[in-house]
Amino acid sequence: MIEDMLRTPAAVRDAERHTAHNYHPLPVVISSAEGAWLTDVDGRRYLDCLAGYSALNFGHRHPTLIRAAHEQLDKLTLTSRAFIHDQFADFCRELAALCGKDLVLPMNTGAEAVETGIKVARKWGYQVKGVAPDQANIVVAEGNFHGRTTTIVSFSTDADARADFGPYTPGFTVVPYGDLAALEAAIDENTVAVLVEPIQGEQGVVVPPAGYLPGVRRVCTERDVLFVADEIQSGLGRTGTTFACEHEGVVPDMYLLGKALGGGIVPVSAVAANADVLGVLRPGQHGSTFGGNPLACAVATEVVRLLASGEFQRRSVELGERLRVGLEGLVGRGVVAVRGRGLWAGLDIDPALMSGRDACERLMERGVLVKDTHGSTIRLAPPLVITEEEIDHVVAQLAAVLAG
Ligand code: IF1
Repeated sequence: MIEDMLRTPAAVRDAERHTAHNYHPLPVVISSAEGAWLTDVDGRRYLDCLAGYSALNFGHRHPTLIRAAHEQLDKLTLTSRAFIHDQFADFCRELAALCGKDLVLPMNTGAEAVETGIKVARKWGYQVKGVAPDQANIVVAEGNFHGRTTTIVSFSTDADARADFGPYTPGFTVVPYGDLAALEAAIDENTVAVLVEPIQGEQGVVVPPAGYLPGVRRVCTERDVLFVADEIQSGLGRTGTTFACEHEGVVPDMYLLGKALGGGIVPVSAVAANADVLGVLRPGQHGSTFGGNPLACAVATEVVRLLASGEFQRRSVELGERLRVGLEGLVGRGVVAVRGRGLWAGLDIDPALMSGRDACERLMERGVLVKDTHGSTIRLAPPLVITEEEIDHVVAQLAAVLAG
């Protein structure tokens, strides 16, 4: 630890002195940002290729979103859901329309949206499907990441995320991701939902085999099971479409949304579903102090409007293709494999060459900020406002790091 302390700049040491050590951040202290660029306390600039784990799809401080936030800050910031406010109807109507669903239930963090989805699926199971009391089961995937509450980590397959947080919440069955036969075999009369990421983010941007999502949709329909898509990281333009499920023409019963829904300004998450699903909730059965607050709704409504234009989805496709071609060019030059869709890529670096963390630290020295997921895998998820030249710059810096 002492050698770490010696190597770490004073500003970093100061920031870490009074916090729990639940992260191992890169030794950089950011003080300002705009678009795809970050500036640290010493004035050094970095290209942001993490974008807050896809919470900054529209770039840092997008002017339309900042304007909406400033205007709302000067009017009304919080009422709680005990009262209605004048930003609420537009947010719920426009987000529901974007999702093609009847109803929206606003929360704050992604984990809260996932927990909401689990509670609603269970209640739907008991009240609509007729599952025996306390017997509801939800099928999830190996390699999942859905948040960090005790219920969510109960079905995690990541030891770091799960260990020593028991006793664990029952009612979840884990099956291999992408294996439709295993998923179908795991469904029984008590199964109320299948909960999956359309593309697994933390697992290293793992795209399932073609046909998997349509298969999940078919099986869920046939077996009267809710298809719950966690689009918290994959959604809202990241993969080149509004929702990652769209790539295979799939519409889930429930969308779980978060991250970019708050425009990188405020935590905003939501569950979108039809009335036959979300209609099972009655007053007093679910909620949150800040869920659907005026500031969140003002910003998120503008996020929905930005997405309605299709501009960011087009950018994600076009720039994502440029990124993919650039990264594929590194295969055999230190890169073992490239995965992804749209402006979202998982890169497996040859472990013999360096770890993902090493690559991130060397890229940081070259003015590019990315984050490793596990081992020698790094994830690239720049804001969708990045330019072609900046994409080329990222690939060039990565090539230089791999060349040593
Ligand atoms: C951390 C990971 C990414 C998510 C999906 C729900 C949530 C997340 C698909 C929960 C959140 C964040 C959490 C953050 C880092 C980041 C992450 F590394 F943890 F796994 F992106 F891959 N569903 N992911 O990706 O949303 O409650 O955080 O708002 O905990 O370190 P949240």
